[in-house]
Amino acid sequence: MSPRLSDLAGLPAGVAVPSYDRAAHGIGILHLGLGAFHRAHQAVYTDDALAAAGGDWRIMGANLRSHDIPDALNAQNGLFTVLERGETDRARIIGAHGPAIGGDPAAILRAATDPAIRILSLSLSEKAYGIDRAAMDIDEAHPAVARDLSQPQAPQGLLGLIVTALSARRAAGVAPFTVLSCDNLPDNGPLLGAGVMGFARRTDPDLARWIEAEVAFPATMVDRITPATTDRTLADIEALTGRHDPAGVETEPFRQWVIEDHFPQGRPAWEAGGAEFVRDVGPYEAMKLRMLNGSHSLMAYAGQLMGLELVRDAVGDADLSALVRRHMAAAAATLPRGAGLDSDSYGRALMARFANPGIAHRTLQIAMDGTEKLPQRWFAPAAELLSTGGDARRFALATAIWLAWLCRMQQAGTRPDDPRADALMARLHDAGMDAARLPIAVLSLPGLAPAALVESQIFTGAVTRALTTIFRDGIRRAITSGD
Ligand code: CS2
Repeated sequence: MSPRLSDLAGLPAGVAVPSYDRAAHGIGILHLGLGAFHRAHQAVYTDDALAAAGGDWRIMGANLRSHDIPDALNAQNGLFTVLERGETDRARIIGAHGPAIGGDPAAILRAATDPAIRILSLSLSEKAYGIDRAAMDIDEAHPAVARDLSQPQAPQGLLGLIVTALSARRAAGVAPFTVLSCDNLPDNGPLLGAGVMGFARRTDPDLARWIEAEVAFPATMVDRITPATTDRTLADIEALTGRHDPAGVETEPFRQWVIEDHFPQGRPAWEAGGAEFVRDVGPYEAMKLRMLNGSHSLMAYAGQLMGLELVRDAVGDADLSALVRRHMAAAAATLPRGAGLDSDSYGRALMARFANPGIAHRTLQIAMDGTEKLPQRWFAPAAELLSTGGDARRFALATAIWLAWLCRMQQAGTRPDDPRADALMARLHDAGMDAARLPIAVLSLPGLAPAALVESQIFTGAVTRALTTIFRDGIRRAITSGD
């Protein structure tokens, strides 16, 4: 096996390396969640910012529980490879990361209280938050929240760690860090802010008032399609670089980051990497979540039912690709007007990105955590359409496809990879395979869909009709029927 990537000497000429002196830049960011997405996105922007404008903005990465990636990074001096799959594959070594922490909450807490840390960023996926989004408050039943409320001095979850670190900084007279959510949630900054303050209100109301006055939670829209790393990724990286890099990731050439510019303690010059700083991220976030992620979820469940393993196979199927275009058009109709969005060209670009022959993005990966993803991808836009008398049938069909996929899982004796799998399976069991009962049985799970949607007979009736067609005539008939 080739040597590991612990220094940059002797790499082949075609491999891009950091053009700055890494040792000259201190750590300024603590990032929670070292998943492939972060390594292909924020780390790359930060690498560009350091190259263009310098500053003490390198990243200390941390995983709350696992230590594989932190160990791999630490064994290679924080360096890792990003493989960009475009017309040709290109490898780039990222130098923005420093030491990493794996599965050690006490060490994360210590790092978060260091005055050098001026930004605490995170990409942990939707289910880590522990926030009741309808109430804009903590979800006391969330396992990490419940545990940390009982032991706030030794937190292990996201909200507990942030609140305890902020409390220690306040006590020591250290300015708070800016909290930057990089997850696919609408209004992610304010949402996280509400969760942090909700947690603090229960443990230290005075601290909650201080957080409200002093801590910034800018909103962001993050985008880069990044499939899970596979053996093939690592083999291709090794072929290009001559190094075995277990922390390597593969991704598409496209990337986008739209950020609300509110960083009282400063920030890296992320615009050097193409980040856009705006006053209101909302319209960009809505367009991305509803058109990109909404179509992704549709392809994930339809693709699974149709035996299509990859997103590129899903858009290669003429019927499914036509459905995705219709779904995108329906999603586009829900976007704010007058915000300067060009949803037509955005949609065309998305279809080309989905079809990228170099990217093997598994539909099953995207199908994960439906109860966390679908509220913002499908149910919110559907409810908005219904409230203005619009046509929500595209979203009803998508919902029927998800329900049919859940039923198939149940029939096969398996379970979806979803934090609410138990509750989903119980509702499915109660409803039997009855297409008339399934929509309300599942959609009425607390917090899943707006009440207006669950109570809309127009919507649930359309889901039932689509589900009946899927059960009777199969998914292909349902997606081509025009209903
Ligand atoms: C995907 C996203 O897995 C999923 O749910 O829809 O990870 C998607 O690939 C990214 O948001 C693209 O930026």
